[in-house]
Amino acid sequence: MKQKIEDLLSKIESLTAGKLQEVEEIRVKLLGKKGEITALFDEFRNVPAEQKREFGQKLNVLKTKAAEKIEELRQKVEEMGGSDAPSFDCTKPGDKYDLGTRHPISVTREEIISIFSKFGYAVAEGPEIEDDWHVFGALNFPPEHPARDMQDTFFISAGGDNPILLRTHTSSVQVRSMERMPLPIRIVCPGRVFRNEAISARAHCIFHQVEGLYIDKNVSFADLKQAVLLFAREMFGEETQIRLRPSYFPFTEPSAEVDVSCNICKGKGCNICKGTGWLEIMGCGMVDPNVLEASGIDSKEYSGFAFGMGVERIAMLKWQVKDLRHYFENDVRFLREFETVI
Ligand code: 2NM
Repeated sequence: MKQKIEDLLSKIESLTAGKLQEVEEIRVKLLGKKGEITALFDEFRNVPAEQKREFGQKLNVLKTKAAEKIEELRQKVEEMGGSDAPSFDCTKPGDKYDLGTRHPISVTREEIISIFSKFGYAVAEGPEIEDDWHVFGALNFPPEHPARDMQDTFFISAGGDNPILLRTHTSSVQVRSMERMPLPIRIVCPGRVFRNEAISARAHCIFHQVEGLYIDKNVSFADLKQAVLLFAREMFGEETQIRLRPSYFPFTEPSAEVDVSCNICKGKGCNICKGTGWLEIMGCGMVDPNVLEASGIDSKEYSGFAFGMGVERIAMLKWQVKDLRHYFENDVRFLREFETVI
């Protein structure tokens, strides 16, 4: 009997189980009605009286050890999630998570690009960190022009005659295209631009532009007007009218600002168009011959037009957004308003 108790004790020490069912099987085998320990208690009846005390104690220790071990195994198995059922239900629907929405600036930029791509314009992109030549020099900005001032432009390195800076317009991409691309050129250049401005409802130091450029033989101001009119009608509706007001840019001559008829009041005058019936959407003009020549294009043979618009401004007009800062704050209550816009 002594031997049996010792064998059982060492067997209990080395027991392991991976499932609750196995733990139950161990319990039945040791402590069940026909279990090995239960059998020893039956045998105990035949132990001589003088040995009863010794064996009684040993048997009680054995029983306690067995019960403790079984409980320990049960806890371990439960901690490992080892119930008899599969540890996960693979037929259960997955956890839902919220999809983001398209940002109104992206939606607007892509709409502008898709309109011009229908007209045969390709998309060109270029670096946000630029040099003075591609942002100002090649674009006919005189050396003392105020845009070259620290107050208007973020400089990265101020030294030398071609400092490094953050582009203030995407015209720099058009300069790079004129330097490299075969003629004719018909491109739109979308991208972020940077200006050292105080942030307000109407201005931000980072914003987005799409600029366009068309260079070929015999490109005229009439072609520019027609391109702008077709764009305005695609963007703001078939009924849209345009008007051009004379303006000035260093890189174009002649230059103009483009207004579209107010699509809110249909030209009658409202608070969006400030009673004028017109909304300014872009600047444009015939590329100055100096600009063509600076990029190695013969201005006697070729002419071109260019235009530029602020994506935030177009998006404000399209959706009557009153404060430009909404675009940069990423408040989901604002962004969700564009959920239904593709
Ligand atoms: C504007 C307005 C008018 C423009 C000019 C050029 C380039 F590179 F061809 F000279 N790119 N963009 C341009 C012309 C941009 O934005 C208000």
